[in-house]
Amino acid sequence: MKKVITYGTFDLFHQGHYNILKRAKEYGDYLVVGVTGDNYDIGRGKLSVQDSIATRIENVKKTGLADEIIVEEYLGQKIGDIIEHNIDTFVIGDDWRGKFDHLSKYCDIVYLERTKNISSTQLREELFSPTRIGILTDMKDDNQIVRDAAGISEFEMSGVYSEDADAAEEFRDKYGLEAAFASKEELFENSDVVYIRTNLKSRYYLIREALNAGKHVICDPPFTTRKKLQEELFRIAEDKKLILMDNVKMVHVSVFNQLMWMCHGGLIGDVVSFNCSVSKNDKNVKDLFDGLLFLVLTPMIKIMGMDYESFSKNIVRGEDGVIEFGSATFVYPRGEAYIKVGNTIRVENQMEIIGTKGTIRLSDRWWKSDYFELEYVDKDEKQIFNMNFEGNGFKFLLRSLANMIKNERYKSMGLFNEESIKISEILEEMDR
Ligand code: C2G
Repeated sequence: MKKVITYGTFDLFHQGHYNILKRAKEYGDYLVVGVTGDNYDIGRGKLSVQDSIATRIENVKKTGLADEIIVEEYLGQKIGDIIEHNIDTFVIGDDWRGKFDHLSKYCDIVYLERTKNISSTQLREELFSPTRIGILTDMKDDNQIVRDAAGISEFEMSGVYSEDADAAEEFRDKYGLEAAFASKEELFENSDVVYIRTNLKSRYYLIREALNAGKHVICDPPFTTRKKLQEELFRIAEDKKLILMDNVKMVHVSVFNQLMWMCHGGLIGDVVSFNCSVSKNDKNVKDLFDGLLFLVLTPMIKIMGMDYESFSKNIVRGEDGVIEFGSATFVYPRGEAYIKVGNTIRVENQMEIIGTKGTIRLSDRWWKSDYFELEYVDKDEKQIFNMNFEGNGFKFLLRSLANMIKNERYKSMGLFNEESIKISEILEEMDR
């Protein structure tokens, strides 16, 4: 018996999918179809898949062409599948021409012509009119939003506005955006979501303006370093049924949810110590200190909670008054948190969470890490938990945003409003 295998996501099942399954079957007597698992698709940057894996499998089954359906869960699985299922021929569309030639050691490879004028991407675009994101900025880089939004079919970029018209045009050309708007009003008119990426001083006013214009807002954190103002912004958003989201990516990345689960679910025992530090030397980002503080306070609040009993701080300023270093200790009922931020001074980027049964460690650029290390007290070995992704994680935040818009849910389940407000309260205290 001759066995054939083919793979795909098969989202919004269409004629092109049917044709390739039918033609693949003609190459043998028995057809195995690999349907991609959600994590695998996320890992390879396919974040716009609409149908659940159950639906996608069901649709392949309904064709009556597959003799067996398997789930493709990780990169490189194809080799093991070919060996395990004793496959003679591997079939795939010619959009992949050349990409699977290395499998010829194991079986024959056939690239079949794709069916013209139909694709899942096209069907997704017909399904909904995309949400338009406009950028309001005084910076020279886009923080990867343009590239990441392009990978999510629910979004399209509308353009950029900057107070400096030349800078806006330069930004438009650099990122291939359609428009450099002449005014904020024009940006608001042409956008459903406004991404605010400006210096700290102007953020509060711009967020308020964008919300009052009826737009959802993503803004680099902190919005303000005043608790009252932060509360006011969330109140306006809530009253107007608009989304106001901190641009904190890590809370939307699944590896961080895994880490929180281990801490809160008792898998490392009681958490007795949280230790986190950061320094970045990024000349593109203004107001770095408050941004960095926000970055370390986010996992602290997420893991240790908001109910610390007391806190003490240490701020070191240079002769010019600029903050060089800041640290703070928070005493919780059962443990302590210690955070360190090097503004002009270099400190090692790391995060360590010590529980009574084990310790979790993240190093290097922990805020966009796709893995963490776990060491149990009574085992002489380390376990690695990972979930591969490229980039800085913006696409996961955008994915959450797309779901919030679709489900008409206005409060973030990433960083909660009250957590964001608590962090602004700490920033206010640090500033005193
Ligand atoms: N296809 C086609 N004609 C179309 C659209 C898709 O022949 N108009 C084919 C693709 O070439 C692929 C299969 O249908 O062989 C499934 O396509 P997708 O669902 O887009 O999956 P894809 O991302 O190509 O999966 O392991 C996953 C595979 O490597 C590829």
